[in-house]
Amino acid sequence: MRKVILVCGLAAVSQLANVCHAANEKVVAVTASRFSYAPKVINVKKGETVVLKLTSADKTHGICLSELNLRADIKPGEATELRFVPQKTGTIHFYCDVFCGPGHDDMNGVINVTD
Ligand SMILES: [Cu+2]
Repeated sequence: MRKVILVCGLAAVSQLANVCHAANEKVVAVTASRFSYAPKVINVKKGETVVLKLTSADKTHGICLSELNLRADIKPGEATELRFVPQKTGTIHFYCDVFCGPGHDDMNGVINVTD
């Protein structure tokens, strides 16, 4: 019984999230933690609006999309949105630009942009 209620609760939350974003946006939830992003590979289409919903599982991290000249802090307990429209196909690299410990230099990922 308790399980059923939990599932319904989640469905209601996800519906609410959909209402808050336009239908043509690609929303990707990304969790940062020492010393990785999940997911670390993100696939998007050229010309679509991409919204990265960023949260941290432990401490403050950063995300820097060097090709797009975009960055943000990712703080625990806060959702950060990063919005962009990729204009060309290829690979956008992202990495943590807030020092977070010994694995910091390896904390990165890619966004693959296809037609
Ligand atoms: Cu870091």
